[in-house]
Amino acid sequence: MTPVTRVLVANRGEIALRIIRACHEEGLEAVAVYSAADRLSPHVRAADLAVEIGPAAPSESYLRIDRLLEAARATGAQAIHPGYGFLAERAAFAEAVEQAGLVFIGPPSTAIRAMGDKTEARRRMRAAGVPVVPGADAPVTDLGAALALAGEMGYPVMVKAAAGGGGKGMRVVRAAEELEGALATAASEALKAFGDAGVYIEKFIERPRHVEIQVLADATRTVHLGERECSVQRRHQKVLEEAPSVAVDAALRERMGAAAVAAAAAVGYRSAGTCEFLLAADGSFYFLEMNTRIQVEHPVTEMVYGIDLVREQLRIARGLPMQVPEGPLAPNGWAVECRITSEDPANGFMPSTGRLEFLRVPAGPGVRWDSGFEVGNDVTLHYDSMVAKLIVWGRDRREALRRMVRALDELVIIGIASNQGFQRRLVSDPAFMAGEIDIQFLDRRPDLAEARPAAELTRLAAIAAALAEDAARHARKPAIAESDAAHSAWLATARSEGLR
Ligand code: MV4
Repeated sequence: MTPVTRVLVANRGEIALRIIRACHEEGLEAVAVYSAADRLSPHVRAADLAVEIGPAAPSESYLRIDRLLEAARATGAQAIHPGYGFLAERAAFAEAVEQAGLVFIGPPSTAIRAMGDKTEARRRMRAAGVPVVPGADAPVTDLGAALALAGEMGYPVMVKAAAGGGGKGMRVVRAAEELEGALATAASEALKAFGDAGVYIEKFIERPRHVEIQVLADATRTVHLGERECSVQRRHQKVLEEAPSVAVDAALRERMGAAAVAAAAAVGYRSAGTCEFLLAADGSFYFLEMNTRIQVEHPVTEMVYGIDLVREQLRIARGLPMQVPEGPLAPNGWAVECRITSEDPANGFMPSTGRLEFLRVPAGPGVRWDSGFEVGNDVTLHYDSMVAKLIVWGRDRREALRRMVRALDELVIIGIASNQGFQRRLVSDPAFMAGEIDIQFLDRRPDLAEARPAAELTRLAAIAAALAEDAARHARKPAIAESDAAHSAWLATARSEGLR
């Protein structure tokens, strides 16, 4: 294997920047790729080299395997990190990277493929002793057999797409007479979404939590790094995540962790991956699927385990052992992540667009801000609506939540609508603070989407104060010595030249 010294980052936004930072800390060079719309994005400037790969539309840039491989060849990168989304879980991409003689920074394509087929994954997990939701291991072929199976399990049951994930082609069935119709609508939705009409039946778990386990595997070891609580979601989009979970004690953590390690081992997993589970109110848990990529919410695990997951991915891909202590690991304190999106809660969470005119980023003890945007950037509809991840750490959940309130109060975003106020109401909500959450929490709380007039006045006052502060700063004479000023002029020139 040729040694890896330069990594191409096949992604954009905050995760591209996150990966570039990890490369630099590992002593590796990073190559950014960017669409025409992302020319001025922070990830482009943070990289050592950058290659334009096409127009804004992902299908013509970030999803173009040929252009990514050509960019790697042209820049001499020996490895490719896919980030999340885009091509991250396409087995064909991992294969193409391997075929081109490059290192794919992620799991083997065989592990991606095995976990991508939901009924195959169920069969393999069951064989490995991982608890799966009671149900069928193969797609439904006739109504009679489906009725018999559902009757045996007892209603409610759930009809799911075999090729599925993400909630498409899913139906809850509460009585036998609804089953035929549900099978038909789920199959047609599945065909439309995945090009495969196969559906199967599972026992429906009422009001579960969504708890996932982080795993990390190198050539000799597979370990788990505890759970993330991801129940606070809206239409299958996570809104806030935390580690650990109020619903998981050390004993349950070890049982769920052992199940996740067994799941990873069963498919020959390497690199960072995540096993998703449903955790029922009675403490029983069921494997749902494995995400064979680094996830958006990975920072909360990093903060409570003191491990840099992306640096570990880089080490593992280079054939080095992971730097994770041997022996039992335990979470230290509590971490919470709020996804700051350009969605407007007052307008049905419609994505807003515009130029980021002003940004005051929260800082101070225990605060981390992962974003791919800076002032002057445009928030468009070409990509997803996540503008930043605000992550905080505290010694316990109470401290972490109070710190999140403080950090959200520091945050000022001008130019686009955002869910900042919604997150502020969520983290100070008594039911949320008491940990009374499950996957339907936000469905029960439409009130959280409504701005509160008094709080809104405070927010407007904060914005006015921030603008006044900024204006005052600009009015002051720059306190820069002549030599420094010359230096910064060179820097400015270098930057603008570099962006041609
Ligand atoms: C379930 C379930 C209840 N019972 N399966 C949704 C996405 C897909 N990956 C699995 N999903 C679910 N499967 C059974 N047997 C409830 C969900 C579900 C869900 C799961 C995780 C996070 C959010 C969710 C929102 C709605 C439904």
